[in-house]
Amino acid sequence: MFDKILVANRGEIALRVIRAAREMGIQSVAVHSTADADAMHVRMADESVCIGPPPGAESYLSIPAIIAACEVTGAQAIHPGYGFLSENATFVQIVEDHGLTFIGPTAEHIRIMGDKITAKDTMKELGVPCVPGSDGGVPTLEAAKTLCDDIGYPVIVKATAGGGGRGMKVATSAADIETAFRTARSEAKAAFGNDEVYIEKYLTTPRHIEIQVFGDGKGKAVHLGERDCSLQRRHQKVFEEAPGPAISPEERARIGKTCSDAVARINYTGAGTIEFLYENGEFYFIEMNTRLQVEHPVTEAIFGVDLVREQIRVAEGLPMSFGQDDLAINGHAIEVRINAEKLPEFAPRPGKITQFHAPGGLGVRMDSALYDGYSIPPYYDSLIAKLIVHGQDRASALSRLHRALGELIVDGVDTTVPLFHALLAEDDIHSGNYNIHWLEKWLQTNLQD
Ligand code: MV4
Repeated sequence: MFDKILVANRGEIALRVIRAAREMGIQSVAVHSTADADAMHVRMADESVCIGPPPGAESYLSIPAIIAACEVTGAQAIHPGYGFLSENATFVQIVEDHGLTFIGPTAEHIRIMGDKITAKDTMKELGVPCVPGSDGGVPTLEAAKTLCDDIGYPVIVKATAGGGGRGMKVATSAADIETAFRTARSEAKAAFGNDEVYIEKYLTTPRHIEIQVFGDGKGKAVHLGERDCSLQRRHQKVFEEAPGPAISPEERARIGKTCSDAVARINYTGAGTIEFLYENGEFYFIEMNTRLQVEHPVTEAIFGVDLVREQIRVAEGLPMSFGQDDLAINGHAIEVRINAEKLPEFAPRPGKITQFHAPGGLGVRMDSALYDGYSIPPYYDSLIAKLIVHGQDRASALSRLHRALGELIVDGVDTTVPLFHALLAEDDIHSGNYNIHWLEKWLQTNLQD
């Protein structure tokens, strides 16, 4: 059993990990930049170490500073949270070279899934359904043209080093392929130092459905159903729910088993998310995320599990505390991401919180590192709180969300809360009738004053 773990992150996710550790009787070490000396994760941890100046690149991304913080505090393992170093294979290698444990997958699994062509090849080989497209990279414009004439337009050109929406170009017809191919390549070269691209059939109106998987690193794995994360703005998720309103129990069981079998076969360790586009009753793999995700609480709510506790257990070499047969869905959960941003531009608005009150009551979870008088620093992500509601069914979760948003007080900065009030007035939100383009279209007609 670990005695002490270091949390290489900040904000609500650092608190999330500290809480799990404390419930397991494990001490926690917070690391922080000079801008975060007064942050809640520093107060809540058992110990803290200042690791550098405000910019993330010089603090939360500083591998030497984080390794040194483990050495001075005697922490035996590192939980990376999400973002920052969570999907950095080199970091994982260095952690292990120092005799420390990375609470997450192996460097090799992170590397495989980080290269989107290799990830897709691997998943295809493991029997996971993928979007039709090129077999690996597309080296030349001539090859691109031949392939696209074969698969048919529209197509999407994606950077193998991209992901999460970065480095993608759509070609609607043969007239667009040259521009799409060349710009995707040159943007990929500039952004990632790697110009390799692949091509897929472009799905026009899919949902974003992601399957939560969890492996023990020894060939055993489970799935915890799906989350529908279709409501996004510029590839940033805004509203997430589980189970997905469009997914039947039979579809869930089938795609879930495909995913758990796949990660079991590769001896995957810990939490992972397999992302799909879902259209006309079919799932198409796009990417796998090898980390705990921001929206993991909706899955925790409906399955009644603590995913961070499980991550720590399997990192220690312990078995998972549940198997597939122990997992059943109870009700419906929704998460909204509350950002310190001004609408309609979603412009970041750091500043001092003059008054904060978190909603509570039955079926309400607020994951936030805010407190009265806290000053949100300008250096990091604008996510300040996640409000997660759980109800017996989707309608009760939605009315609970309305109730909880009404109780929330965040004064001193602009937030995205008015967006959620407005969304709750929409019939499509109540009926679950939305896809990956719904929110952007709605914002254009409704928030464009
Ligand atoms: C696609 C697609 C349509 N067809 N791939 C965007 C993020 C990255 N993970 C994959 N993305 C997409 N890939 C094919 N073959 C449409 C998107 C997409 C998207 C996906 C999920 C959620 C929001 C989105 C918004 C725009 C485009």
